[in-house]
Amino acid sequence: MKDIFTIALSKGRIFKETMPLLAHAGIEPVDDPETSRKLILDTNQEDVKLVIIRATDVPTYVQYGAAEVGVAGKDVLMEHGGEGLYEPLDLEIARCKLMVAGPEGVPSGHGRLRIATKFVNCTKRYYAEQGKQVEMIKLYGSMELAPLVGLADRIVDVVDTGNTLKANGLMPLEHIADISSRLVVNKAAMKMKHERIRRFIDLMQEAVVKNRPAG
Ligand code: PRT
Ligand code: MG
Repeated sequence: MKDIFTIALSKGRIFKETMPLLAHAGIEPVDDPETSRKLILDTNQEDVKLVIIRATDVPTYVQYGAAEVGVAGKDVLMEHGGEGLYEPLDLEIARCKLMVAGPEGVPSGHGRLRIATKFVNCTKRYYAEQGKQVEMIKLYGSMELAPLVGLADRIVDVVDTGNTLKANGLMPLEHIADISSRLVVNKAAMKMKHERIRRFIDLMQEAVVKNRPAG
């Protein structure tokens, strides 16, 4: 049986921004994930497959060796914890910032701040480092809604242009981390398929440099 090399990534911005990098490594998908219903995409290389999954599931697939490598946002990796993964390369794509956001002014009422977020682990760590006790409300999306309906005082979310916050009467308040997407590698695969993966990382590294805006 041929040794299959599987790359895990999500649709949308990560897929779009990873494609030019993969192309530099000589890998091009045969189908477009935005129009195809296939979850495993063939590429121009017979032994290279792409699996298209939710962004938050990428570290899990790679951790368990269901994919040798993957592309995931640093936000997702910080939340996952990185167990079973190497993170050898910053791909410098899908950049954003992990931030605390909320309405202008100090929240009224007493007691602990209520924070709505899908980044529960990151948020706990952030406030623990500040010695602040907060109450956490786990959400899976549309965090911006929470302060508008009185569910939370603040949110923790990734912010790019800030337009979504603004459109909902919120503003960025505290910067937690700069985020970009990373190449992750299954730890066992890194040992067993060292040559193959090393070559792939080197090509991706070249692609990152080539992809940098001039100046
Ligand atoms: O969408 P889904 O629930 O499936 O998962 P996801 O939101 O985690 O995936 P996806 O594809 O939207 O994001 C993948 C990765 O892209 C994230 O893990 C981040 O590392 C990175 N990234 C970069 C972003 C953004 N920029 C970003 N702007 N992820 C999400 N957003 C959201 C932001 O929270 C806001 O709701 O996009 C909206 C627009 O942002 P503004 O600030 O430009 O208005
Ligand atoms: Mg999204």
